[in-house]
Amino acid sequence: MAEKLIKSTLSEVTMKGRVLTAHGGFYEVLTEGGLYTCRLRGKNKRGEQIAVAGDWVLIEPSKKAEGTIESIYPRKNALHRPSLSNIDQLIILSALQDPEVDFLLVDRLLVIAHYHQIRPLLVFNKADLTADLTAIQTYYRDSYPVFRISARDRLGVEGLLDELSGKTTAIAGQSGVGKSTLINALTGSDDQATASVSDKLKRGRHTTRTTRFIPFESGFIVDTPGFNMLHLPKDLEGRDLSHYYPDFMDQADGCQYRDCLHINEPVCGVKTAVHSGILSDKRYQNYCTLLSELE
Ligand SMILES: Nc1nc2c(ncn2[C@@H]2O[C@H](COP(=O)(O)OP(=O)(O)O)[C@@H](O)[C@H]2O)c(=O)[nH]1
Ligand SMILES: [Mg+2]
Ligand SMILES: [Zn+2]
Repeated sequence: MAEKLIKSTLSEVTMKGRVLTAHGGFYEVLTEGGLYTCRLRGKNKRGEQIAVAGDWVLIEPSKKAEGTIESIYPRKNALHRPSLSNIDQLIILSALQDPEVDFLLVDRLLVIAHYHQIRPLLVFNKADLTADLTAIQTYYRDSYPVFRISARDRLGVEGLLDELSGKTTAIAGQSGVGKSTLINALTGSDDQATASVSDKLKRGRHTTRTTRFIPFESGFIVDTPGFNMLHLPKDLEGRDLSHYYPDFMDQADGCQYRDCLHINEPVCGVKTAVHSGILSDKRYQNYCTLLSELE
């Protein structure tokens, strides 16, 4: 009787938590009571919503550090491949040098961020190698605030910290720009896979990991391997692409048509701005490339 009573009381104890990682049907959920390894209630039932890393969930603890996810809170946003949810900000990390800035990738990430109502932060690493920002200024003009850091030497990292407090921030960028080094510099941990090529060879395949939310400054940093080969959102229509280019939108008053693609239309404020040098020709060419993916 007493046992039954205790059990039924326990089962009414649910806790709110956040899924830090999701892997093979197991979910690491951080709650105020600590970390719980959970399974989904009614797993694999048809039509059942699957939890992803980043979800806020209600769990029912079963025993010490184990429990069941009872429900998933509505998501602010959700990305696929990689699967993650409830992202406030995206650090789009590039290197000022080594490797060269991949502007097409940065623009792709900017569109994805804007589309999902994620605030983009353009961060340029390896400032110890060069102080030359000309290429970036030529490309983006003043459309986006730009952060310049050296993750290795922890230069400029303090300035970024202010932006991250209380927010969930994912980090994306091509391989080699310093994502793992930056996460180490921010969180002070050393367990990220910062790898020189020789390290990677020594370690074999062990650098492939899953998406991980790291509690940080009353917010979260999201370590997401593979956040660099993304497709544009499935529901994005070509005629809406330029809506995710704030610098293009500033010129769209000069377009004759409201749904101007800025390609073949004879009267186009964006094309005029490209010809007169107000907008970067290279950014415009990359826009055309992304647009062709949507057609
Ligand atoms: N010079 C310089 N090298 C850096 C800096 N940050 C990272 N690196 C180096 O760049 C390489 C790639 O860094 P890593 O963090 O593994 O990049 P990831 O592939 O984006 O995770 C490593 O050899 C790092 O030591 C930096 O601020 N300056
Ligand atoms: Mg890395
Ligand atoms: Zn136009």
